[in-house]
Amino acid sequence: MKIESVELREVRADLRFRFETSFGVERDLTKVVLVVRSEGLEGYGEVTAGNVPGYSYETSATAWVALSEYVLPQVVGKEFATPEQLLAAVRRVRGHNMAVAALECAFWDLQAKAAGLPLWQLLGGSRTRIEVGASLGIQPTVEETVEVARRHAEQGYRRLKFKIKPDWDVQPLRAVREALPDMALTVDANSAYSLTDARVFQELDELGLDYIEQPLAHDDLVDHAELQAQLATPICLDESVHSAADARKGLALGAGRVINVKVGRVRGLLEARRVHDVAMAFGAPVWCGGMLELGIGRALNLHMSTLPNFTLPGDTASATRYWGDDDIVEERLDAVDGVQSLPTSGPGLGVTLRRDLLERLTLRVQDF
Ligand code: OSB
Ligand code: MG
Repeated sequence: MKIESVELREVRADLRFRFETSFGVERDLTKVVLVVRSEGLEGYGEVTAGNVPGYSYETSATAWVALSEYVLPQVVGKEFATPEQLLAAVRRVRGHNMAVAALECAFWDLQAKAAGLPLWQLLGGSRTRIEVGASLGIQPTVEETVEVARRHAEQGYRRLKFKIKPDWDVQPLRAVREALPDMALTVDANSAYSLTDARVFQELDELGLDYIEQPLAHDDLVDHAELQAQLATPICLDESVHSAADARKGLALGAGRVINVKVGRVRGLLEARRVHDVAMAFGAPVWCGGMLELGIGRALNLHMSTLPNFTLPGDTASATRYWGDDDIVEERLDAVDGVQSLPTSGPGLGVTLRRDLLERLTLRVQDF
């Protein structure tokens, strides 16, 4: 398919809650979305990066520069038969995976639409019910943490994940475990600890958590392997995995036993599927992470989660929880009793853009 034109758009997204993690607070987000046109069809992509370079060096601002200066000039007006070919055209752009992934995903959406298939079928998915959990930010008090946990458990979420940071870890989790003895619970440190904090993890190890997500440095595998050897609880890798090669190295080293797959972090769906396949070969389950996405990114996450090794609940909680009535797609991507269904308004991602709303939220737009 020939990439005839691309519409690059930066939008304001007002998150309904204050989301605090070990790397900062997210509230009024800026997100970049793109529309790729070919043969009378439109493919949609969303950059998963947030406002600040806390989780990754990428932000919405760097994605705008990467796409407009380096990525889009390499592909607009050119013909590509497969996502592999498209990625080959931008292989000289090192990094900026979230920016590149948005383009690659829009291309998958286009191809699925041209084939008249839902994206999950083109990917090789095998289920259409997606179990999801909720990722809960750091709260001001232990009492509020327990309150938020109870509320989300009552809403039917299949697992609750708590953001932790040094001095905000064992105490709140013990309280939640006491309040919800049978609930699937996890923690996510977003790289806030080092091996000298091993004692914290030994205490968390007593709480029957499903996994401990990215406890150590964002670029580390070796120390994670040393920590994993001391724990019964599996470690789940997030920030440390940017490719299927990273997944293979991490699992071979014993740096973790679970992988959080995020399409943006690994440069697109093709690589995300490879990460999934590598983990499956190691007997390691994966789950679909979240990056506070709008409707395009949320739909994408649901399609990817249909692959067979996505056996743990993902982070694609109800869209309404994040955006109220202001998600950018018509479809309500809300979970019912902790289960999401795939959007089905047509082939591809199966979502329809709310053009009026998108215009109102737009900060800048550029056509290529
Ligand atoms: O580490 O999984 C993470 C959000 C932004 C950046 C990193 C992470 C997260 C989340 C939220 O945990 C997941 C979501 O609800 O979209
Ligand atoms: Mg994480």
